[in-house]
Amino acid sequence: MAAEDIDGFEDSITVESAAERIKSMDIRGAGRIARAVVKAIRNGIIAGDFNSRGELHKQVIEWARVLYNTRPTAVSLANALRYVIMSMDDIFASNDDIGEIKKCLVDKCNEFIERSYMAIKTIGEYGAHRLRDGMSVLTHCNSTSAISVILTAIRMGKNLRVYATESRPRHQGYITARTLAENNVDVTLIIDSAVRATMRDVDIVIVGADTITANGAVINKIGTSQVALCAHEARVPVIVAAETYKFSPETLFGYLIEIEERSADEVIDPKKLPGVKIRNPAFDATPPEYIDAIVTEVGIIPPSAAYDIIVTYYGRARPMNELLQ
Ligand code: RUB
Repeated sequence: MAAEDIDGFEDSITVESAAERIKSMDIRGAGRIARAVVKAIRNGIIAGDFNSRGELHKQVIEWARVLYNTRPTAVSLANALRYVIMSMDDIFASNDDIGEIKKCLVDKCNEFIERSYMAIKTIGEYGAHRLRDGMSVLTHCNSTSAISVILTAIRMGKNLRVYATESRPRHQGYITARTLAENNVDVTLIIDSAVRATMRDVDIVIVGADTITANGAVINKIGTSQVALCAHEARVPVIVAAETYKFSPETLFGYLIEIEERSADEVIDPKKLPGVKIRNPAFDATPPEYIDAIVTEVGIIPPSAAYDIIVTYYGRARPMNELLQ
């Protein structure tokens, strides 16, 4: 898939539009959200008229605050905003000219976006080596990185059969199934509760991630932990495809990941079930014991190496609540 086809939103997206569309889930998926916020801030910087570093700084922090509050769980959103803010601080340390500062910051944003597309491609290549010709693969929800692994293996000439779960309540599995079918992959849609019954026909599970914690737990679409549990029971390996910006530095400082609780309407019209409480958590945590490997753009690692990834790539990171003050 070409880089520009991955996202499905315009390159010229504004901060207001990105915030609105991430909230409504028109733009969704952890990597896509990260690229949307960086593109939006980059476009705001290009269009903005700033007379001083102070003005630019205030505006970028204001945009970051609006974007940060759109969805709580995917750390890619926080890491993308942290990258922009910390790049701005670095540029301020060595530059006084506002025109130059703007240019350097736009370059930094473009670098993040390019690296993100490259990461998905590299993850596809590394992950594809784990897939053998004739394998049956099961995936949950809709992950660009997991799909990259599957499509790269197919392009290498391997025949694969893929099971895609519906992923209730928002049915992101339809997007996965459609994308795979459009690429001539043999794909079968199953309901979420058919995972255990289907697992006997599955050789490997591949999912994406919204957040990976310092202890190697993977936060992904609700139901991922059940998929992993069934795979564990059936001794089917579980592979997670995740760029390094899905690893959470905040978890090193003791913060817990907030699991997004979405509206009951997504599950059923509550009026149809008077007196019934409805819960709709959007994500869950899969413990590291149920994960065989995490495919990142810097290599395939065991979940126990999550700590090293965080220290290596986010050793300097400051918590978001400090950065957004
Ligand atoms: C999407 C989801 C995806 C991850 C990874 O949830 O759980 O598996 O975000 O996706 P939602 P990607 O639809 O609620 O955003 O690999 O594309 O970053």
